[in-house]
Amino acid sequence: MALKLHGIPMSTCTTRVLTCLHEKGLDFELVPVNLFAGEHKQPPFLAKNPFGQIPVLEDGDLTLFESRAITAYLAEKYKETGCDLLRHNDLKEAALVKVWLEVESQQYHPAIYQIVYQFFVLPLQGKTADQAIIDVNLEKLGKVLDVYEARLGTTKCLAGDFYSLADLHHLSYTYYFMKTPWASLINSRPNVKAWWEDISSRPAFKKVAEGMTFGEK
Ligand code: GS8
Repeated sequence: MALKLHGIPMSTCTTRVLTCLHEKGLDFELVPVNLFAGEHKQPPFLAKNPFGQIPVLEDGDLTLFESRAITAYLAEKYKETGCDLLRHNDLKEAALVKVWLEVESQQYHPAIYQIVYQFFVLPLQGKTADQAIIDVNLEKLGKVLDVYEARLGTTKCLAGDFYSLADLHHLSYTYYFMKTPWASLINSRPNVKAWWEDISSRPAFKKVAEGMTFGEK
């Protein structure tokens, strides 16, 4: 049975999974969820994800939510197909991938999420962005990026000289962040800039980015 992904092409968490599906060259069906009509808060969707959020993946009788858990599942199940995103043949490399997966979710995401949310999402809801929240998080993100700059001076990608799920997890939010007035946080750090240009130009992500029209007029 084909994989079914419930979500929308402009959602950051959906695109995280879409990018992984494309890296693996997997067939899947994207089932749109009408967020504006509140479909994700209705019982049929809540039966798939009780937190009422996209994305959700269905693989036969298995239903998964949480985009990072979904990509980890796909990368593990299809480890022999497409790019080996978890470096499963090398214990040390696999451990480093896990380290940088944690860094993305625990250090990078909390800061970049706030900036993207304030800049793109709130105005869409007719609310005003809070510049103080943006400023605090720009500072936090800058400190995280200083660590990345040093790391990427020694390795091509975050976990080593290979592309992995850890890099992939950065794509969605950074893509939208680069459309804010603060893209210089990335561009002013040469190693981070080179890494960003490298990972965002992969064919799998370029395909996904075509649907990432959030914030476009
Ligand atoms: C977050 C899901 C999420 O925020 C994950 O899957 O990684 N930690 C979870 N989903 C958002 C769309 S993200 O583009 C969502 O469903 N928002 C609607 C809502 O919360 O009502």
